[in-house]
Amino acid sequence: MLLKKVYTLVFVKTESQVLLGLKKRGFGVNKWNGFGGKVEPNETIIDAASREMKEESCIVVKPCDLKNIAHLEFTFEGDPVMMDVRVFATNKFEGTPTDTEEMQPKWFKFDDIPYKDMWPDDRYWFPYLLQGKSFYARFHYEGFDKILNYKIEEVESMVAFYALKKET
Ligand code: 6U4
Repeated sequence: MLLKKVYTLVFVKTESQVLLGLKKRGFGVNKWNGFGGKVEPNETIIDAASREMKEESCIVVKPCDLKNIAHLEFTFEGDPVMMDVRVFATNKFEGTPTDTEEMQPKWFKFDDIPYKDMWPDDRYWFPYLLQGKSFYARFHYEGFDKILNYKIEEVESMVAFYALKKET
């Protein structure tokens, strides 16, 4: 039986750039990542996404401006916990990206994404993110750098995806 843990992951985008953060501690340290973290008890997933964005980059995004664009599932060989990552994107934000205890934010052009310093799975699904597509993906890792198997598919919308997931 897999235990599920829900996380958020937020991407603030302009027409040609995406804001990433260099993680300074914890899971994914020294990797460029979107902003996010665990969902606390008594908060909604979308409120958690907005809160983590502010805590990690000082950028304010209203929950109502966040669009759910993807669902990612990560499992690790020998680990009963599945990371269930809800991915959001927006081009509406306020503030200036600022260094925090957890992240060093930086804008990257769409054609200059630092894949070699990111999670190995990111190169598979970033093209969907950058093209504004909705998608589902799952990755099964051995350790933290070897992908044993994966699946990725574009979905019509996340609403349709979750409706179908409930039925099956
Ligand atoms: P603490 O240290 O308690 O503040 P918290 O910020 O709540 O932790 P954290 O940083 O461990 O949680 O969350 C992990 C973050 O990494 C989430 O935003 C999801 C994201 N993430 C997990 N796997 C990823 C992957 N393979 N590629 C990616 N982001 C991933 O780009």
